Amino acid sequence: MDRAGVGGGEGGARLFIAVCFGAETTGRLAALRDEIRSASRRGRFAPDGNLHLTLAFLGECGAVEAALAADAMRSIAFEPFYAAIDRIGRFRRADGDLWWAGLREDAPLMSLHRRLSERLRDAGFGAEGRRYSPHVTLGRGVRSDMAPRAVEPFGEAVRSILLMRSDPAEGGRSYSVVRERLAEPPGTGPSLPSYDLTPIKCN
Ligand code: 2AM
Repeated sequence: MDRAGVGGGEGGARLFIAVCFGAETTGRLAALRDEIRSASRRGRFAPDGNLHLTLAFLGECGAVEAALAADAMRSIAFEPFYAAIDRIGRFRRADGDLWWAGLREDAPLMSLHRRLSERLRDAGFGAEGRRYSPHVTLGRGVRSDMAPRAVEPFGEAVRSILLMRSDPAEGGRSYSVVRERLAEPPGTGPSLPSYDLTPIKCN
């Protein structure tokens, strides 16, 4: 079993499957974050390198779970699709709200999430209790008078999904890529998935 990059085989790691964005989209997300930050009395705001869209949260995983998650990613085929961010909003929290940039719930994104979740459930991962609401977290513990609103849609083509680990870091968490699953070229249909094992940096 391949244990590379996952918790050193002993302690495990907190894993999730995500989409990361290129510099331009990240810059637009960072501008929204900065706007919320400047309208807030307090909050912990995500650094640029932490801005991502979670497709599935896996929790603490050992080497076996990490391999099962990688298998689930490998077993679904998807073509590149456009991910559009079209609003900012919040999840209310007693200790300060979580502010996010919301993804338009287009069919390719929702289908990818649904198929991935089914494979993960089949592999024994617990189902998410709540409806999937695709978002990029911009800030946590936020106290602000800002109101949720639509933004001029922006985004980019998603060409891969990433198995990522989350580790405690000074002032928050740091994320790193464990595996990358590339999209299939358009029109090729289901085929043997390409699978790049090279760890890459998220932004
Ligand atoms: P959030 O930003 O909305 O909290 C890594 O923690 C990623 O997994 C984050 O994008 C986080 O979403 C998501 N996630 C989903 N469920 C989670 C949970 N129960 N605990 C921590 N993170 C979770």
